Amino acid sequence: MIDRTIIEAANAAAEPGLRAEYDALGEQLDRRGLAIDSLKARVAAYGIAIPSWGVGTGGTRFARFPGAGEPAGIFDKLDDCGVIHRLTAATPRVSLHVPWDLAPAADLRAKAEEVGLGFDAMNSNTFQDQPGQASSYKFGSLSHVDGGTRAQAVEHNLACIEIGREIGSKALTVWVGDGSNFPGQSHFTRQFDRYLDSARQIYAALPEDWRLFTEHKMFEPAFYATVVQDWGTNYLIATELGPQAQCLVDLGHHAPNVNIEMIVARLIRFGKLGGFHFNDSKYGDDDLDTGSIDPYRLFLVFNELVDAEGQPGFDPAHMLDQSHNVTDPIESLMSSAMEVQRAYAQALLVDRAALSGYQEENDALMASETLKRAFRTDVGPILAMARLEAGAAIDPVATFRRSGYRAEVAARRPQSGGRGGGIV
Ligand SMILES: [Mn+2]
Repeated sequence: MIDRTIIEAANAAAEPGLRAEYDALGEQLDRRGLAIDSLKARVAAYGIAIPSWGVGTGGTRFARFPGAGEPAGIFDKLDDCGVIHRLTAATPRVSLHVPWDLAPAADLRAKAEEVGLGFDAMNSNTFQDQPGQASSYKFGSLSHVDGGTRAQAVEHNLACIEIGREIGSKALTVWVGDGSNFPGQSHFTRQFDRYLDSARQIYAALPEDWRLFTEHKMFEPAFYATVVQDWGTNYLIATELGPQAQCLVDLGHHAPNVNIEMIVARLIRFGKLGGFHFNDSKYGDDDLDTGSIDPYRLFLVFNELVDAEGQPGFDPAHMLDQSHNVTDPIESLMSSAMEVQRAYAQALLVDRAALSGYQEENDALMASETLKRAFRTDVGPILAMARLEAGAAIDPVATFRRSGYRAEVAARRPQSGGRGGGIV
């Protein structure tokens, strides 16, 4: 863990400058009818979950270049997630992956409490085989042609729910790699019907206060057709299953140039937006750091979310899901959590009454300018002040580097080795 005195020393040097910037921004926002302190309170209350697998170095199917001091297991991962939250005060929960993070529930709860974290959605894994497993998922899991393989995949998801109950999770996220690599390999309809039948069995085991998130992905590992390939199929699944089933939108799981913010609006309208996996992409499911390629798109997604705030039952789960191949994962996750917070704060600045007026008047240019005005505002001082007041770091990356945490864990954690591809 990073000692509070290190954070305080770094903050002391940066605080006078921050206060001047915060006051200047406050005056600017005041002229626009916005109270900076209430914006700061909303930013401070915002939290995003960290995926446990995100703190390890990722890779591609070609290679993985491990970093120093990578976490060796779930308890190391929770330490790293604790560091991220201590420095940013933006990531209060961790999303576990089964079976990668298997451990006794009491130990998981104790460790989470020690590092000041809670647990978010559980993630099942039927996209790879585990040692000793009876049936292989090479040709699918929940939609497999073999009933025994499907039953094994369903059983695994029920086990994930059980673990989740014991550690205080309230949701299960299901992503399957099922699909086909050749035209004709699978019968589209029969394959989807098998998936639905399996998903119904998982849904039936959900506790009353849980939600089931199904995640679509356009392609990969299946390269011809994927069973849950887009938001349309995802919406059909959520509708077939029932009210506790909702769609999860991973920003990287769409065709290039797809209007994701519009998909978000559609899912909100019909009560089926379950949550997000935030990341960024240039070409496909690149799993790049959130906001690193197209921060305007991220802002436009948050514009839809802020617009829908307060609607009955509207409570999407927010999580990062990205692969850090060339950066320190802790630094990337801190930076990405802050990018998500930034998009949220910018979306809070949108003059919605003015926007609505321009829409009614068909004033396209001024409608666009209304969004751009919010997006162009540097809300950095709001985020930094929220961190300072929460006891976190004004500059999390600089403070992390100064702390020597990575060198310290590198000295006691075994080198993980470079075998294996990345985690998608
Ligand atoms: Mn995802």
